[in-house]
Amino acid sequence: MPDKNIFTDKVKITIKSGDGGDGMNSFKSYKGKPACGPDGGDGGNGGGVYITASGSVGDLLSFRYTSKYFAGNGERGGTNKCFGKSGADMIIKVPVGTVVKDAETDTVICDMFEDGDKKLIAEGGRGGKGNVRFTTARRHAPNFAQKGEKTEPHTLILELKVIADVGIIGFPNVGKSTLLSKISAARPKIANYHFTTLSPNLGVVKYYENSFVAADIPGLIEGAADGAGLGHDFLRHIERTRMLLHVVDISGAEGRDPVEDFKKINAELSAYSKPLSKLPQIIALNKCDVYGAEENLKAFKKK
Ligand SMILES: Nc1nc2c(ncn2[C@@H]2O[C@H](COP(=O)(O)OP(=O)(O)OP(=O)(O)O)[C@@H](O)[C@H]2O)c(=O)[nH]1
Ligand SMILES: [Mg+2]
Repeated sequence: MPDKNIFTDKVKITIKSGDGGDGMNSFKSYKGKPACGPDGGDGGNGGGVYITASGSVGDLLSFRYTSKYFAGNGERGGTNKCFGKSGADMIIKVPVGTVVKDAETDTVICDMFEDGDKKLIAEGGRGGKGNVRFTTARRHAPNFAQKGEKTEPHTLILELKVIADVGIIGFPNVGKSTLLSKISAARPKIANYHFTTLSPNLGVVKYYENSFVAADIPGLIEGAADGAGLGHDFLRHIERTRMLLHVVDISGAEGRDPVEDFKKINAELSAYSKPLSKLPQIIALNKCDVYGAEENLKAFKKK
């Protein structure tokens, strides 16, 4: 896994699609014979602003240096019925896992979750019609053309939500934080009660020259997908990890059945979102030292 320590990152950018080019108002003219007929062409359309998710972009750092992203304006229509050139599109590459929000309303415009996702964020202005287009049976010489459509700039917030490579999940008190403290230098709070962890802890796990980031999240309970416990917010976070490490208390010391625990957490993941339930999962059966664990282990493996 790549050595990247990915945290929620947030930047503000201004975008603007291109204005449409004005239509041309002109008349054909020959030597000695001016204004023979309308020949003004249409203006070109303005370029659109697109956002695309790319696996080759790791963070939002570049947006701190460049914050304005404007597409090209359409060119004005020409004489001789020539169309104006369309403005160039602006394509903004963001890392996979970026949420695009409208800065004014704070509403989510799109979620760039898959590599290659491409969304049109702002459509370019329409080019104006040249005077040729206003010719009718009764109006042979329209002496006007349409203006191109003007566009307004918008402010967007880009938020990178991938927090880690591995998300450590499971019921409260099963030993998630303990595990993180053993595999990384992180020193999360560990205690023998539920919801010791209130916000995600991140730890860098070093393996020879490689390293990856693991996130220990607050315990999940039944109904987490509907907001029970602390679950809801954190399910959103782990949606943006590459894989899950599912910790199960195999001792059943709290009176629950480990197999049921495992099933319930998975049901919450599916209820919350499809991508989450599709993440690869490794099961870690913890508290093997406690009396009764061995028997449960056999039953768990069987099922
Ligand atoms: N016997 C035994 N106890 C363990 C083991 N792993 C963790 N514990 C204990 O279990 C309790 C809970 O551990 P935590 O690591 O805080 O559990 P958690 O899953 O992070 O809990 P929440 O943050 O509340 O969801 C602590 O008292 C740990 O010392 C284990 O392998 N065996
Ligand atoms: Mg914890």
